[in-house]
Amino acid sequence: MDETEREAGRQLMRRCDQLARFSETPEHLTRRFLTEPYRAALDQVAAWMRGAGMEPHSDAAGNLIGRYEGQQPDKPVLLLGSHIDTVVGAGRYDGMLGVLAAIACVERMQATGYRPQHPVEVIVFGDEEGARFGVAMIGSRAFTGTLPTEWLDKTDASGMSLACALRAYGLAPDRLGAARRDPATLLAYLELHIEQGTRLEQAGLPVAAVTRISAVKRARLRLTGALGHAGTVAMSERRDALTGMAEVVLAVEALARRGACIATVGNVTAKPGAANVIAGHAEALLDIRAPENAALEAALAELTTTGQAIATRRGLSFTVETFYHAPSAAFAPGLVRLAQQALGPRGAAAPVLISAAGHDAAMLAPLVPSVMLFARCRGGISHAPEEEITAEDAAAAITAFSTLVDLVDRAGPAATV
Ligand code: HGY
Ligand code: MN
Ligand code: MN
Repeated sequence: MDETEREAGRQLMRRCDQLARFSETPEHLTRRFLTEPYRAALDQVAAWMRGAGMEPHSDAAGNLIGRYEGQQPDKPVLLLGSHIDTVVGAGRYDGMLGVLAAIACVERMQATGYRPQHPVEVIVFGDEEGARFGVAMIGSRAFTGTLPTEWLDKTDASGMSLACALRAYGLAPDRLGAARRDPATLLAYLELHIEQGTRLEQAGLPVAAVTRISAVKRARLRLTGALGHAGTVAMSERRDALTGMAEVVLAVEALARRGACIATVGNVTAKPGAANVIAGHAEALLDIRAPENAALEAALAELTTTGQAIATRRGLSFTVETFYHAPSAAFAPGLVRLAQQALGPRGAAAPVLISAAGHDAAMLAPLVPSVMLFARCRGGISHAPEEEITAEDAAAAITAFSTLVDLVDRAGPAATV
């Protein structure tokens, strides 16, 4: 690695620090889609795109797109991207690494006056995390024409609907369809992302290719029992929805610990929520994932049966309402091979990874040949302020990603099968 590459890594780290200042709260990084800090961060990314010789524009869904012309403008576009929206209390590299590395690739081309065969576009997809409206990938779903219209009625914690938030941001909800890109106009989609796991750290490698993204479902688990006086209702007479939910949550963990899936309950609410009233209602948010769709369905079915048995034994009623689903996405084998080639001599020993985290690439892959590269992150920590990468690994990731871009550009459509 030469000094230019090392400096590109350091510059990316500086830019991540600059973007981290655009936050909804001072005490930690939170930058949700369609908020003013989000707009400010996007404006900063647009400025870096201009500096790299791209002319950025926003599409009808608020995705930011910068284009760097190739030698033949009417060839299909080589699309590079990720996201810069964050979860609440986020790290500063989840998403931002991919966007800034893509811009660094174009800066590298611009610095030498190089024009690729294909036009290159860098896209910043809106709302990959789903941290505001409870559903995710709004930008990449609009871009692929797969955004459910009923999502416009989804509301954030303040009760503002997605439609209202789009209007307040300056976008027209009834024009979201205009954001759809014809897949025939795209050569491939490439995304670099932090691993959010520890396999690269265990392997002692900075970067690896990714072969697929796991299937994800999110569901509301609801138990209904009987309200009652905390002091006078005998323990044997209770139909306590909260203790029932506690048993269901432990059953989720037990199922996942058996390896059938990865499952998390990140939120439980009980009503009425008073110390001296037995909870008549309890609701939990479930996130359940598996590498293959069939395994996910089987795990959710088993959980539903187990939950129903717990409810029956406790005199409760139990429902499962799935409100989000991203099927498993397999990447184009030809692109996975090029991604491994892009890793250089050490790539041969690199593991090919399966992503348990969701990414915009999961929305693109069914329609456009896609592949991802993962970069090492310390302890696999993510979705937390302690998320960390090194400038050296950022440099190695940019070089690998830049090599992949060049390989795919030169190989053209033949490489994307
Ligand atoms: O939730 C996920 O898997 C992704 O980080 N949005
Ligand atoms: Mn991400
Ligand atoms: Mn994330």
